[in-house]
Amino acid sequence: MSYQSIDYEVQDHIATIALNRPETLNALTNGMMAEIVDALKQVERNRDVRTLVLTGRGRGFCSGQDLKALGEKPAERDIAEHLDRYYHPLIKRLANLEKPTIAMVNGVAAGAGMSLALACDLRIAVVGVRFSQTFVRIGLVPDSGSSYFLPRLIGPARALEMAMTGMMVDDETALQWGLINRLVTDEQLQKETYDLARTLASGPPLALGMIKREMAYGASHGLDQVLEREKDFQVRAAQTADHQTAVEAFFAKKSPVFRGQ
Ligand code: LHQ
Repeated sequence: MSYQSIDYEVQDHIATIALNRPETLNALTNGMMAEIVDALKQVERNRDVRTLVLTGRGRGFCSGQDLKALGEKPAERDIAEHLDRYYHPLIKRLANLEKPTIAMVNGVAAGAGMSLALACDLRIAVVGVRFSQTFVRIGLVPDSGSSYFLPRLIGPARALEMAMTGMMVDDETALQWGLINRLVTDEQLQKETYDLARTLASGPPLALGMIKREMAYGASHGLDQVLEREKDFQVRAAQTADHQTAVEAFFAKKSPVFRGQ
């Protein structure tokens, strides 16, 4: 599939998906979402890819649903079908990807565009970044997983304030609230992101996939269930060749080379 609205490339075991409709701050169209899903399938299938970076071209990360593409008569739209067919497969595939994901947030992230950043594991953002749950500003409610991810990430009070006011959260506040992992200058953005991506890409792929699932499970289950899940995963991790070779490397005082086995 050749893409019209995104760029997709793989280098050094790192896949990059860049949203590429900069004139709209990378607003989401159905076509763009289908392309992102297709690229995510490639990321899943390609054993050579060990980490994903999601970013936007131009001065925005993503401004959410393309409001022009929505059409003029809201009452005639089948929103449920729209969410089921485009948004939900995208958010689920991104959040459930068993490889680490980093949102390189190069500019404003609004509405479902913010949800996309939230569905990634880590967020590295540029100085001057803004985040908004803009939905309420146009009489809508958070969707695309924002009401799942946001309270878990920054707590219910801040999440509610964002959702109910549509306030713009600035860069320092985003860092202080834990909405982003790191705040870096424009010049540092690529380097910091890809340094981290390389670190993750050189980690043990099977363990990293399980760590993602373990943490997601831990956020919504009780201690007894979580301990059982950790035990299951640890049994599997301990059986990997990567664990064995890493222990050997430790005693040989060498860096382990993880192969995803
Ligand atoms: C845009 C957009 C945009 C089109 C900027 N669309 N052109 C799911 C399913 C079903 C129904 C509805 O929704 C959803 C999920 C959602 O995501 S709902 C939320 C949709 N998004 C928004 O409401 C955000 C709308 N955009 C904004 O509020 C601002 O543009 C932000 C705060 C993102 C950035 O503000 P500024 O930096 O001041 O930029 P700007 O507003 O001047 O935008 C630059 C250009 O991008 C401008 O075009 P122009 O031709 O005048 O230069 C905008 O019209 C265009 N643009 N967002 N979502």
